[in-house]
Amino acid sequence: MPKFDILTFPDPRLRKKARPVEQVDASIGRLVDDLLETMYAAPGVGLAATQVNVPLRVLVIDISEERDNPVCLINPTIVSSAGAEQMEEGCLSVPGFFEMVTRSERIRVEALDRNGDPLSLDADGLLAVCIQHEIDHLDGKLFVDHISALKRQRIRRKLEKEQRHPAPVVQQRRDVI
Ligand code: GNR
Ligand code: NI
Repeated sequence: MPKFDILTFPDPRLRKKARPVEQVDASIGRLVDDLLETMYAAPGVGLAATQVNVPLRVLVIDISEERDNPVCLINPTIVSSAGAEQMEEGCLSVPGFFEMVTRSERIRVEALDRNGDPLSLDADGLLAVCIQHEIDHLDGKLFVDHISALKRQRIRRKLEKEQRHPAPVVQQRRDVI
């Protein structure tokens, strides 16, 4: 069982700006492992610490078919970007909704890896989209902020209604002898 539950829009905790990691120590290593476990179980192609109510600038991504190529970025910054591309996005924090979002087509990201060593990564396609989507989470932004206010409000209302009337949990009946 993954350690974390994933927050759902419009939870205000998804709107907090995450703070940088000061020291990549063993506790950050454990956080990365727990994020990966939660992402794979969901399943999703990325997860930001913000989504599990940990307000630190840490994200994980795995866009491989085999789910065996985890990427971890700590304190990521996009240092250059080019082009524009539309892709249909979803989000584990906005379950059941998918909308076209326009983002940069190619990006260069600098970050620390899980050992605390600096890394520079050039990305395009789905990887570039995911990195931008996850860094948005660290800044308190969601993909629904990139669509029309009308669509965003419809999504918010539907998710609020679902959260008021959650799908019932089936209870195991226990016969009294
Ligand atoms: O699993 C996910 N799929 C996805 C598809 C298109 C664009 C972005 C994503 S990220 C999402 C997982 C997630 O919510 N990460 O924050
Ligand atoms: Ni997301």
